[in-house]
Amino acid sequence: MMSVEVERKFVCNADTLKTLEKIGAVCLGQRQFCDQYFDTPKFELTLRDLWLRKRKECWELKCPTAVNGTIETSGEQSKAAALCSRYKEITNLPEIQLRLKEVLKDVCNDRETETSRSQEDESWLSKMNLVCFAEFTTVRRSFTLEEEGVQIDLDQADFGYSVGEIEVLVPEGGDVQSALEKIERTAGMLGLTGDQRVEGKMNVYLKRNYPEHYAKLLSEHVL
Ligand code: V4E
Repeated sequence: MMSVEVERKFVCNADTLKTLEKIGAVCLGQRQFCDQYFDTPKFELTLRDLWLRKRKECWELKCPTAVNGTIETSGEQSKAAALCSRYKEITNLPEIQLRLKEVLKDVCNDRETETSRSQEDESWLSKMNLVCFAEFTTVRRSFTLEEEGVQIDLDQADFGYSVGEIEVLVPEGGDVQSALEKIERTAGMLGLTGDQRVEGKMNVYLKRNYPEHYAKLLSEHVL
């Protein structure tokens, strides 16, 4: 139920598809989904680097891992690892609600925030003062490098931003180091050169739609 997503974003260009074919990546197909992100009006989740999302009726909470917390100051990780992000993904709704209750205990009234019994009942959102602050649709083409267990996604968001992602899912307690190495090897195969972190869809969405909050996330080193 819980896994760690290790990923590196990259800029895709006209040659990316050809390169994917050349390195033997297998196309898994194309799909389209709409993402809705939720937070309190004061952005108490995202300021803690917590990202609550609903996609295709499924909930997910991305939480920072311990490593994310020390990423800027440790100075111990390699340059390649610094280009990757890792987040713990919680997909079980009662677990998500428990975690949110802990984090938002000052915001919500305990008596009212019993965890939902059904997926359809979304009254917990308003009880925790959570509102949708971002909604956008993505067309995603996915590829896999089977021997590596790596997935490569090419995303086109409907607000006019495209980004690629090399991603490895590690079961909780699994080998993050080997995931980082797989991502680095894949980046090499794709000929990625830049050593700058590439912005995700949400970064760009926030910059355009919530510039003040975006600036705050930058200054607090969340983004
Ligand atoms: C903004 C953000 C998060 C929400 C979006 O996560 P992301 O993985 O970019 O979305 P997506 O659509 O690719 O999800 P998937 O289909 O892989 O589940 S989660 C963490 N952040 C903050 C963040 C950061 N600190 N640094 C970078 C480069 N990106 C995002």
